[in-house]
Amino acid sequence: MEELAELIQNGQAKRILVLCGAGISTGAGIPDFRSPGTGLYDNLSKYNLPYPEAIFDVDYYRKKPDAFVSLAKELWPGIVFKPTPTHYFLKILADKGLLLRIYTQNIDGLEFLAGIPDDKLVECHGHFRTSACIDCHKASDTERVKETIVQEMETPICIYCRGYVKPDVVFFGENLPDRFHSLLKKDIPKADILLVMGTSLQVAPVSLIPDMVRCNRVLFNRDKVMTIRPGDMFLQGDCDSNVEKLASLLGWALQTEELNDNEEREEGRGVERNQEEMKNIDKEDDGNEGEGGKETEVANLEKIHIETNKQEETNENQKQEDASKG
Ligand code: CNA
Repeated sequence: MEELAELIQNGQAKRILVLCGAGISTGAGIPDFRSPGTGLYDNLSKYNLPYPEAIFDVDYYRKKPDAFVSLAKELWPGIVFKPTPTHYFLKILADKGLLLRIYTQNIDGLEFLAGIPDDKLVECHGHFRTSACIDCHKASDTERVKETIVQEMETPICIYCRGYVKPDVVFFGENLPDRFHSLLKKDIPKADILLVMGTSLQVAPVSLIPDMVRCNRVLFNRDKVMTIRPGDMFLQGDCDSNVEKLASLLGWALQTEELNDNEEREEGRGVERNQEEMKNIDKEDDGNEGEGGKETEVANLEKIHIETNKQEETNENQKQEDASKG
């Protein structure tokens, strides 16, 4: 922890790349997927699913939309859940000009609600601020979609083709946003350090990021979900507690009170974040290529589970560790 604080303080870590997942939002009361006992995958009986991933499967949604609609009603950003100390820590990184980019797998919009600027944030698995029909793909009025899901607890219907509408959350088998691919390619060679926070690294292609970077990585997680290379750090335990300790070492005060203008943000900044704006942000980035390191190719990959491979890798790491111990 002291070592990381030192790297930030002495300017060696001034372009910080962050990869985060559901574990940074459990402190807000949102269950993650895979934590045994508390994770959504262990508590899906109420949705009556044939297999856990079905809740994020387009074909299943087309047949039985109720499970996702019910989850979306609980999760809809800006209603119940508020950003955690970890989200506010990331906001401070942005304010201090230390944040290269956040790649979040979360769909809860808490990075956005914490005030992290659009250009510093890639919501790899989408968000609830826009929505579209799963059949004709035409955009829908998201305020109306929100009302239908949150208040009426019904499935929103497309006004053009009568197909089902869903918020622009990336389901399994769907492509990640174009920004993910274009920005990642530029960010990988620029990063001084990668913070991997609260993710099991089991969903590709986001889970591949730690293997792409050449810089050192710091894992903030309850579990050791990746190989710790020489120079890497593993800050095991609760993300918020570790981030609070780090902030205190750095002399940074984390904002803990909730933002009083969440509603304003939703209306004034969120829904408006349209394709055109994103293109402009990406264009700005083009002019800011940094010290031209090697560009990493990222193919146009879709969201998939890589559970088996990661498990095998973890087992392999464990074996190697055991062998070196014994
Ligand atoms: P995951 O597979 O559930 O993994 C979460 C990881 O975080 C696990 O390794 C946990 O041990 C760890 N963890 C949980 N709580 C803490 C904590 N307080 N401190 C430190 N570590 C903790 O979730 P991933 O994000 O890796 O999987 C990607 C999926 C999850 C994406 O497709 C998301 O859309 C999806 N998801 C998102 C949310 C959300 O938006 N908040 C919630 C649940 C699932």
